[in-house]
Amino acid sequence: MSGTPPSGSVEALRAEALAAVEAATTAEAVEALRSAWLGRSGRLQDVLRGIGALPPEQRGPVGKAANEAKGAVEAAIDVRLAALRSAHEGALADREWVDPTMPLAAVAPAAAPAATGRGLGLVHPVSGMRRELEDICLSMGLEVLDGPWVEDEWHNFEALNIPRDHPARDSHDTTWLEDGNLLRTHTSPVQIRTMATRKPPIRAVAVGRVFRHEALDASHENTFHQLEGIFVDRDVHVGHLVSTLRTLLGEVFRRDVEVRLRPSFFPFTEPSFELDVRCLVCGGTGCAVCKRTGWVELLGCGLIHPNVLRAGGIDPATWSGFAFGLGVDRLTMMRHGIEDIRHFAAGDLRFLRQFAGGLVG
Ligand code: FA5
Repeated sequence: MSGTPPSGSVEALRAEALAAVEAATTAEAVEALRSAWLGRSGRLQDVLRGIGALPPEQRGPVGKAANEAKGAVEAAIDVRLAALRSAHEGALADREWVDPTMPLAAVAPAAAPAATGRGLGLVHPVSGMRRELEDICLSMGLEVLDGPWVEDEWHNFEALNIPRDHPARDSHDTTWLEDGNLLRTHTSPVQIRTMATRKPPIRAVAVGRVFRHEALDASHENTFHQLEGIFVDRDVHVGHLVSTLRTLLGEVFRRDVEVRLRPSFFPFTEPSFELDVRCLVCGGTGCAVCKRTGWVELLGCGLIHPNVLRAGGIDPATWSGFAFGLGVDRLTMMRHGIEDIRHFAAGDLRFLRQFAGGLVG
């Protein structure tokens, strides 16, 4: 091929290509240069294709120079593209930057005074209850902790004195994951995680989502929330448990509500109790929420079983404790007189707007 240049001219081509890449101001223009210089019929590719037509002594140097030029142009294209992308993203970030701490009135003056909730986010009633519970617990001097939704069998069951084949597992219709883990069926695994990472005395709570694959009705969801309480100290007894629950529920309801404590069974507490509240949806006369009994089960509780303390690395000869697990959705229902737990996840804005008191902002 007669047009094939000697290696000196390849250097000139290389310089021309590099200058063009450097001058390109958009990613599209750079891509066009890639095809014009390096593509199948690109100018540097042409040089390589024409090497066979050169005098033998020129083939080596021209081939070498052309390959080096290709490599250099390719590298320059990558560098230029990265620089253009980063400049583009920087400009985008500058343009779309949001200050989440800016007062609402400054962002949307028209919407600010509106208690309608239009154009604004609403706090979900269960989230509002959760925040309130956390505030109350902090004011009671308790640490507020968290735990993972995806748990292993040991934390969710075995460490809580619920071995495989224990009948108590039946009441926790469990969602198992392919890797052998599970979606936690209660917040009690946080007890074990807390004991394993802290030394007594421990006074802590953890609120969060739990999952049970069970039949739904007015007071049963398959995704709901619990508040776990865990206290470990010397000489803890049922009186400590009762007075803590009394203080907590007194702060939540701020009025006289009738509660009752029933003996119950949990493998991880001994003795165990359940606490019911007089149904605040029907006032105790009987409805779907209380299943016509006039009472709604709000929480399970008891003194922590010695096996559980041991599993958490705590010596039951020195330390004792109590724990409770409270249904946050049911508490929210009692608080607002909500007659069906399924409203919470139904996503009906007409229902949610009734709680517009909890506006975000
Ligand atoms: C437990 O989950 C125990 N881990 C509680 C516990 C903790 C006992 C620490 C002792 C010591 P239970 O399955 O009963 O227990 O659930 C506790 C509370 O969660 C119930 O009282 C109820 O308020 C709520 N709850 C249970 N199942 C559902 C459901 N399907 N939908 C909504 N709330 C529920």
